[in-house]
Amino acid sequence: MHGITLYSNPQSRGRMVHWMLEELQVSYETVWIRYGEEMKGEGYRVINPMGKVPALMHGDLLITECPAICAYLADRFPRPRLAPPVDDPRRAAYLRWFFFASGPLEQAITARKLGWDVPAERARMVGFGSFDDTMDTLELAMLGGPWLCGDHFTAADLYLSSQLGWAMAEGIVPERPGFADYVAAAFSRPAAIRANEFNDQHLSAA
Ligand SMILES: N[C@@H](CCC(=O)N[C@@H](CS)C(=O)NCC(=O)O)C(=O)O
Repeated sequence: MHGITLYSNPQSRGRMVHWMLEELQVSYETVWIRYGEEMKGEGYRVINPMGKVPALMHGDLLITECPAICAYLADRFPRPRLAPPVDDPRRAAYLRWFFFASGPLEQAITARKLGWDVPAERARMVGFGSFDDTMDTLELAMLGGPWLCGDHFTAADLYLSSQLGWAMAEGIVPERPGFADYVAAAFSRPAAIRANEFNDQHLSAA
């Protein structure tokens, strides 16, 4: 397996993949893809047919979707233990909250941001049910803290804090006990700071 190339934009979810790569301390190349024509053009759609960033090449393997990229990297580079091994009991909480954050939570945040109201009688067919149930469940997820798997920071925390930090900054998710502290603790990790600085230095590539 050879080099890693991250296709991203400095104003995108790709920032969390930078953070992930910084946590792992692996070397990688970044290819900035501009919004609009370049991202939707034929050339980049060969990489991601959705015309979206991020995407990651690892040797000849191609991965898209932030949660899949982060989970892949955590398993593929296990040294810093950003994923509990498959036979570790903490794997259950890891998978549960990683999928919760990338499924129901992301949908709930998007729906709230875009003003999509789910009529109560249709909630049963909506993955996140209701915004309030999603927030209550998230609060529960954090009870055992400081991280989703207890003492151990994982790729699920990296993903969740990225989503939550953005949604709180946008005023979509209101503060609940522990939310702001959780995000602040995650964002103060040296790898997160390095990734943010790197992306901020390249904002002209947005
Ligand atoms: N489900 C995808 C979402 C990717 C996504 O929506 N990326 C946005 C930037 S944050 C994008 O590329 N938007 C450009 C567009 O759709 O034109 C993931 O998790 O990676």
